Amino acid sequence: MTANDYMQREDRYGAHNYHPLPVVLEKGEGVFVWDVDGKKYFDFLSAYSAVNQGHCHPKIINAMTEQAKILTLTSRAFYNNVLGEFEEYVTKYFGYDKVLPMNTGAEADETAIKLCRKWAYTKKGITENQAKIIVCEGNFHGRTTTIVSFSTDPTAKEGFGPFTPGFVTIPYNDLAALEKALEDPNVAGFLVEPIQGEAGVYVPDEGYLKKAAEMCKAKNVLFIADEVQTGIARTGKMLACDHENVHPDILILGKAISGGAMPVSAVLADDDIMLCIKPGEHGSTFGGNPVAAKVAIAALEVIKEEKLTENAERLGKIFRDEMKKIKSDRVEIVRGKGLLNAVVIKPLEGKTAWDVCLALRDNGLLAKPTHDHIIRFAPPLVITEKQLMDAVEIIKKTILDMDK
Ligand code: IF1
Repeated sequence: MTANDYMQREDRYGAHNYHPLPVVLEKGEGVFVWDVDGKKYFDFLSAYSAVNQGHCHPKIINAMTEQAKILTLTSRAFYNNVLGEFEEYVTKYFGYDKVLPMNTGAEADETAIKLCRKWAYTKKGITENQAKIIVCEGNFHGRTTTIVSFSTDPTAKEGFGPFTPGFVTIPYNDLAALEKALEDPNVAGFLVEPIQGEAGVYVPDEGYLKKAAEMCKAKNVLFIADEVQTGIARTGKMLACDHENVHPDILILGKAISGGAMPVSAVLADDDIMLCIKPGEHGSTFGGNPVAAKVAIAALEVIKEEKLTENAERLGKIFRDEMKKIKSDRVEIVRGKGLLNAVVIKPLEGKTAWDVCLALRDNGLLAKPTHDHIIRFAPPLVITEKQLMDAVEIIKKTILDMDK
């Protein structure tokens, strides 16, 4: 089969809910992926920051295959010998009393929303069904109906109504707007991405997270950090909130908590919040399954053993400096933290960010635009300085060749 055959088969039998870059991958290892014709690429998307530990990390794959031979799934109807090991490991790793294990990021966000509401009624004393959660313009928290109910992106939201009530939208990175929204006594939580990934790696002002968390505390409102994309060392700290020493009341993790091996997500909180959900009130068939538990422990161990947080911090700075050196009118803005970066591409002579990504693909590097003109560059955190500089050369050459 040719690459085209693969693409046509997906087109024939698969839903058309994506518009992938035309490349058909069949192998991944570390920072590299190979297509069906054997061509090698730098992966600068990392499956939207799920593959922070690099493709098919041996330690993670081994943890997965070993457990899969023994016991894959018990459901939560029974105990098993592995879930508690993960629960103890991950709660101590991030400094919380308890964890509620789920599978996808959206499920973890939904869990955090339900937990916040439950806390509002049982602990804060908000009238039943009156709880409100503040969210930000430009948010991305997943694709479920409740989550898209508070999306400000028409593409993600239109045609999926009726929508779930109970959300108040404010501008991102705007403390005055947050202060005003917090005056409502029915507000129970503030759900926020420490850096807005989908919006185009929108980094808030220094001090925004710290001040926002303090304002929430003063009003007995839960500060809920969605670190599904920014967490697990991606921004040069274990959590993006760590850049400002903010300890969220509810922490949402996903993606790289499994190293991209399988869907694993988690919600962490202390007992006074987490124990508001009683037995039988929330759950998931696969949430916290034995394979997920072993995979997540291995994935989190890799982050520390291989010092990926420090690597992301150091190489991210080099990457942004190199991008800013590119002498091209196409490169409008370079922004990011750690190895979560974006370059805003000015459309010139009819060429857009999409065309840049097609040319990058031809030159051996994979990335994908978000919101038309923004290219997100997020390689696996295991990238070496030599590999990063080789990738930088590809990006520079690609953009400068376009200017000719
Ligand atoms: C798609 C975006 C990134 C997330 C944050 C929760 C979730 C995500 C901060 C939900 C998921 C993914 C979903 C994927 C593309 C990708 C994405 F472009 F959609 F927004 F990364 F920026 N919170 N993001 O980024 O986690 O349920 O997917 O496991 O849906 O197209 P999920």
